[in-house]
Amino acid sequence: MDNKNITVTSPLLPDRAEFDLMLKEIWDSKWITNNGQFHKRLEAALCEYLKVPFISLFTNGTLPLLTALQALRITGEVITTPYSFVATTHSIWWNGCKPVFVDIEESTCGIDPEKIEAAITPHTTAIMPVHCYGKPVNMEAIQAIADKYGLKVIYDAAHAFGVEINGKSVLEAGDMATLSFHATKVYNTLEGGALVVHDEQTKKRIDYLKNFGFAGETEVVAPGINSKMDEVRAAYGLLNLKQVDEAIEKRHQVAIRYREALRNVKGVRFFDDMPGVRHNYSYFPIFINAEEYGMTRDELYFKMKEQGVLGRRYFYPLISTFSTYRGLPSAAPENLPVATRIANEVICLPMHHVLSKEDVDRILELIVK
Ligand code: T4K
Repeated sequence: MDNKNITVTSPLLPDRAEFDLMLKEIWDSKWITNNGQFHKRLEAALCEYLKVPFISLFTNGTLPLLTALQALRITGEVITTPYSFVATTHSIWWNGCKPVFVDIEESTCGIDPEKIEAAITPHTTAIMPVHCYGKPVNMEAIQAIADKYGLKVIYDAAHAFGVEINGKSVLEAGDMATLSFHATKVYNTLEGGALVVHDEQTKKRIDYLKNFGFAGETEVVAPGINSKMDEVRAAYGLLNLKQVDEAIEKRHQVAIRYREALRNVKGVRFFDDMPGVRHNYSYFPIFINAEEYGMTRDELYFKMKEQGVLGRRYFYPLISTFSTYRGLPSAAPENLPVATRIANEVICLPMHHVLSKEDVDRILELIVK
């Protein structure tokens, strides 16, 4: 048996020969960044693929979060989830706002809409939910609360590339939505990200903010940052877009095999597809009930690791337990019972487009008893 490590993910890589041709074009043009031809083409191609009207490319998936908050002039308190990658909360902190953690629901691992209202104070200005693992949160319920209290909604949709409900992109919900195109994501541009907005005027403002605030050659309209995507990554992104559907389908097949094998394993829970949702299979989390399974999550995690199966405990520890945030009243574990439990139950199994049948067998052998 091949005992090479099986990693949680593996990047989607474009064809080298095609990429080389594009690199030649970039070299010949001598235009390597600042809204070049490939950048423009990728924005247009992504709008079409993602079914959204306006998109601004970024250099990673963290800076669009920062810029969204800045563009919407968010101040005071922002309600968010503790069950995410730390960048979500950091973006709030970097904007000088106070994150307020609200517990998650077990059915999506996203923020629990029923618990949001109790966290609203006169200082609350926005909600930042996450479509964790690409599983859509209840956007209608969240929008109803936002409308009632006059709050903005910024979706961290880093995991939700291409996710749709009844043919409509989840990226259309709320005031803005962000994406990550990091190497570990379903769709990558090496590093990269994007901000989805609803109108041309807002896109213009975002494009200023990601370019130091420059509006033209001599005018700076706001203290913007530099978070532009360069031409090499935009070209790479164009190529990856051509093969992302095939990659998602391969992931889907892996999910089917995992579900078949795990369906009757006592103490192992996982997500099924949601009706009407086009999923992207970006992650395959399983949740271990130690009592029923007869082994704790960490016992299984380290057993897998010893055998070279490198699942990951996304998202353990909770963001609310990190030193920057743990002193906040909303970070108390009693306030976050579901998130606290789930963070101790989760293992994301390897999930990517180059997992072989033998790889999946090897992974399942360690879990199915
Ligand atoms: N919001 C959410 C909800 C997010 O999940 C993230 C990022 C963001 C915002 C911010 O987006 P970015 O600014 O990152 O675009 C990874 C990623 O670095 C991070 O992008 C991601 N979320 C987070 C969930 O996971 P690590 O530290 O776990 O990655 P790492 O380097 O341990 O890689 C995991 C595995 O992937 C490796 O064991 C092997 C494989 N891999 C990784 C890389 C980088 C490869 O095969 N090739 C590679 O080049 O954070």
